[in-house]
Amino acid sequence: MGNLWKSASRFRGVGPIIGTAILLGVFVVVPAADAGLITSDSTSNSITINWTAPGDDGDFGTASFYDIRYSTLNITEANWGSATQVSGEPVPHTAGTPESFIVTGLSPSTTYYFAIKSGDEIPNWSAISNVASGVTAPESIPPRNITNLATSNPTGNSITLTWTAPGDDSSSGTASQYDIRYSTSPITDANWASATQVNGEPTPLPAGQQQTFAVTGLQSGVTYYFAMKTADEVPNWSGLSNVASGTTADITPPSAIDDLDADAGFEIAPPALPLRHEILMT
Ligand SMILES: [Ca+2]
Ligand SMILES: [Ca+2]
Ligand SMILES: [Ca+2]
Repeated sequence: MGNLWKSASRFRGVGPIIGTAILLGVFVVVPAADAGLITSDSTSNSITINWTAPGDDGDFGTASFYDIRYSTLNITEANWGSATQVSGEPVPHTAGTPESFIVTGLSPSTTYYFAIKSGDEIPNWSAISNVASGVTAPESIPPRNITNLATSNPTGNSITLTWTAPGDDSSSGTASQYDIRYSTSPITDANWASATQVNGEPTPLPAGQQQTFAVTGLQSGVTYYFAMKTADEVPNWSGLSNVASGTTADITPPSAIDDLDADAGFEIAPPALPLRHEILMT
C-alpha cells in the first residue's frame, strides 16, 4: 500500500484521485489526467494546444483515446459536458511523448479555454486535465478599396462626395471608419499623409450602400483632389480609393477699382462760388 501510494503520487495530478479510489475500495487504474496542457500558436481562427501523453494505467503504457474540449468559459468537471468537443482528436502516443493538436473553427479576438480527458481501451476516462487558455488573433481582412468616389454639387466653399460603402471584410459586412482627405494636388500613396483630413467623416453603412458627404471649408474657385480609406474594427485599413477632383464655384467678384483716373486733358471744375458782397453796416 505504501509503495503503491508512493508510486501513484508520482502520477501527475492523479494522486488524490487514486488515493480516493483506494479509500473507497474501488481501485481502477485510469490514464493520468494530462497536466502541463498549454497553448501556443494562434491565428484568427485556430489555437495550437500542447501536452504530454499520459499512459494507459496512470503514467504507464499508452492510452487509447483523447477527448479534447474547448469553451469560451473556464472548463470544470461540472461543465465539461457542455464544452465543445473537437473532431479528429489524435491517437495517443506512448506515455511521456509530447503531443499537439490545432483546434480550428474558432472566432477571431476571442479567449478560449481547453481541457483534455484521456481514455484507455475499456475506456476508463481520466479526470479533467489542467485548463489552458489562449486568445485567437484579430481577423486580418481589410475593407476593399473604394473605386467609385465622385464629386458633385460644388458651391463656393464645399464639394459633395459620393461612393459605395465597402464592407468589414472586403465587400461583406460593415466597416468601422473612414478617413477622407483632400489636397490641391493629386493624392497618391506617397503624399496621402500630408493631405488634409476632413472633420466628421460619416460612419460606414453596410457594404453596397451609397454614401454622401459634403466637404466644407474650401476656398472658392479652387480645384481640389479627394481620396479616402476605410478600416474595420481591428483596424485593418484598405488601400487608397480612386482620386476624384472638383472645382469650387467662383463666387469671388473682381475687386473694386480704386485708382480710376481721367486724364483726357481737362477735369470738370466745380462751379465757382458766386461772390456775395454785402455791406451789413456802414
Ligand atoms: Ca487502464
Ligand atoms: Ca471584423
Ligand atoms: Ca475585416
